[in-house]
Amino acid sequence: MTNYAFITGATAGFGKACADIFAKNGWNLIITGRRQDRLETIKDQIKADYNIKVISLCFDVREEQEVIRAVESLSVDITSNLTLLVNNAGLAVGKGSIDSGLSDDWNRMIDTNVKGLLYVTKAVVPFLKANDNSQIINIASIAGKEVYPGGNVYCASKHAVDALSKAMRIDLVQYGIKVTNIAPGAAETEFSIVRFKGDETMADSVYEGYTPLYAEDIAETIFFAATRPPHVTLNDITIMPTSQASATVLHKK
Ligand code: NDP
Ligand code: 8X3
Repeated sequence: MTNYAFITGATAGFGKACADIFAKNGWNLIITGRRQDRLETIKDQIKADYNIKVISLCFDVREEQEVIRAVESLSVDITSNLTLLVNNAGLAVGKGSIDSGLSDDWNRMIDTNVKGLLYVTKAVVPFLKANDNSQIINIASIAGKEVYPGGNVYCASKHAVDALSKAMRIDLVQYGIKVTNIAPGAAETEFSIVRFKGDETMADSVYEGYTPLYAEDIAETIFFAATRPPHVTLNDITIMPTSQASATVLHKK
């Protein structure tokens, strides 16, 4: 029986590229996100391209009851083969000084990046515990290692992810569950369009003058981390564009 990977935020960016690479390599998938139309299109495309099973679950990670209902809808033949959770769904909303921050933006980031990750993890962990060679991969960020001007609450939320990866590793080691934290630098996805609330000029300017990471770079890294031998865990991976030395130092042409 082929294993299932549960990937949150698979309607765009890293999650979508991740679904593609796992499917290409024969994994079955549970893909999630809020945009039902995109989920269905991606599911149909992957099923047409690869001979695997794909389940789509449409829910908002911020709503614990939705998360629980969605996970409970999975049948035993799926959950008994569910060995990988990729906690990828997340976002930044706004960028600016703390004193001009909007509480709605702060709530969206904390509720999605921290509480949503916790809700999904709690719902899925019982299956990971029951199955051999299980793993959680948390998508953190360079913003979880450093802080930068205007990044305040997003950075705090990703520092929380970094801390939760360490904490989960301690709590789950007794069950043989690997926990991998992946911290990317600047990657061109829909991330900046969301951060700048649809302002494409602002979003494009983030990636001007250098070559950023692309979603496929992160998907390959996730896949590599998920396919190490059972006795090997990659705890923490920081992956940057070659032109980016730190959260704040970018060599632009
Ligand atoms: P995208 O905006 O391209 O994709 C984000 C994904 O998260 C979408 O599939 C979106 O789906 C999903 N998502 C967002 N909010 C929710 C929610 N409340 N409930 C369910 N799903 C949600 O961004 P990226 O692919 O770049 O980002 C993926 C992760 O990587 C995020 O955690 C981000 O913080 C992190 N990251 C990104 C970096 C970058 O530079 N791009 C660098 C470092 C880390 P939908 O809207 O359909 O719900
Ligand atoms: C996304 C990368 O540098 O915009 O997490 O925070 S950054």
